[in-house]
Amino acid sequence: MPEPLTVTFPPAFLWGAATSAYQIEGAVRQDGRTPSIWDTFSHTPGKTAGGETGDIAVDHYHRYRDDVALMADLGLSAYRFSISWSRVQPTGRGPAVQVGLDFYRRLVDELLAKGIKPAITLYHWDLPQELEDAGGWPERDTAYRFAEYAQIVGEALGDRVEQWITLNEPWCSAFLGYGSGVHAPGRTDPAATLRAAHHLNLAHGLGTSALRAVMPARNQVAISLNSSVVRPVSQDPADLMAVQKIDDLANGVFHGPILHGSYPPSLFAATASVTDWSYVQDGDLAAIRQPLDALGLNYYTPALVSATAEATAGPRADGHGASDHSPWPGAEDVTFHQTPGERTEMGWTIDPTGLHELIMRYAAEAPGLPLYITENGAAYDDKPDPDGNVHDPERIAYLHSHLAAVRRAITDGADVRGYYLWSLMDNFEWAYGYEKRFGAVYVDYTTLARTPKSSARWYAEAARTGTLPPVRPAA
Ligand code: IFM
Repeated sequence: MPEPLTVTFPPAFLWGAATSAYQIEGAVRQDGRTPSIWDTFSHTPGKTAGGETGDIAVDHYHRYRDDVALMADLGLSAYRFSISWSRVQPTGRGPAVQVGLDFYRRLVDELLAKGIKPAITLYHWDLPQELEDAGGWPERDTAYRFAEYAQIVGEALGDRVEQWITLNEPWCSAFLGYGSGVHAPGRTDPAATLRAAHHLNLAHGLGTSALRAVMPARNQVAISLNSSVVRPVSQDPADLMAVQKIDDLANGVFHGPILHGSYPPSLFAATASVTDWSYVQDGDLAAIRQPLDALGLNYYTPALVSATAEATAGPRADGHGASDHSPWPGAEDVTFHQTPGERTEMGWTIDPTGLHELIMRYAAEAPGLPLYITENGAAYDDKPDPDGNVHDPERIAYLHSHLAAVRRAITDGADVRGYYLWSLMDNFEWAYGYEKRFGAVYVDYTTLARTPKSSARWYAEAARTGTLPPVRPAA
């Protein structure tokens, strides 16, 4: 359906941008911070492109004031960032290091002073290494450690931060971290993957309760899921079964217990040869299903699958990096296909209809629950021109089409309250190192100078007027 010429958002719509601690902060050995699993992983030869690490990243730890000033200049109304757990609790347990918390207090104060709403993500993949050494997410105790950490941060910042997200994309933590091993801690154990998923769910539930116990009632608690839009190559029952398997492993494994208090029975059936799920203890499902104030959806591209007898070894078409190990336990018989259409630098097909579909699914699945797009964006091979300007018309087109899809979902009845562009600035893109640039702001990795790209100016105009500017500025 062609988008209307003028796309205008409700006045209270939040125009945000997002980042995460390990991807931008640097200062990994400063003020008592200890290694997280991503420090260990990125320092392990062969794990990241060019052996790159987040040691310096974009040095946001020292440049946060300038970065907030830049956000204000762009007219952002909200900023989503994550807390580095091992900066706050270096061993992943016990009392907090105040100097670590002070960094976030200063950051929040700076944001509030500029009228930018902070949204905190407690966990964006950087588990303290000591907790991984004790077993990591496949161990139940990690969920209790997370709840303790949530309480500490909630007590420290709950008076001034209203928007809270427990976990970012727990699918990646479990399935890429413990399944395909392309993310930290780099384990490749199908049973551990599903144990990790359950304990991440438990961490979310216990963490939500811990936050609520110490924070003002007005604060909102949510989780950010990278729920997949999974489509079949045909209507053949076998292909529809493939969709069901991937949908359970990508989506149902999280939203089942979180929103509805149960795992999908078809998930148990498909993974019976991998695990018996005996680590799901009495009371866990009730602990996980906490009333939420909002749901965060992260969207980049849809998945296209079919049933096949072929094993999915080698380079993968599911968009989750190269590994000989499948991140999909119990679904090794499912083949991922490249969705047709233009792609971003990540190789991800551009398909805004998937975002509309995703929003409408959750509007139906969780009626009454406000939704936020907590990540959406695109990587391109951006380069400054001789004058130092960075023109990224492809990103503008991507943002325009996806924001228009969000607006269409609002028109269709979904309660979407805001959008966080991924990402505020170029940063450490995990196993891809600094090779993939997602930022609206260009970072020169030699000088660390920041230059807003043309997409940042475009987005600033959208935020200022509440209306999407045209994709190509009039000549
Ligand atoms: O950079 C990541 C982010 O940390 C989590 N969501 C996807 C982004 C792009 O890959």
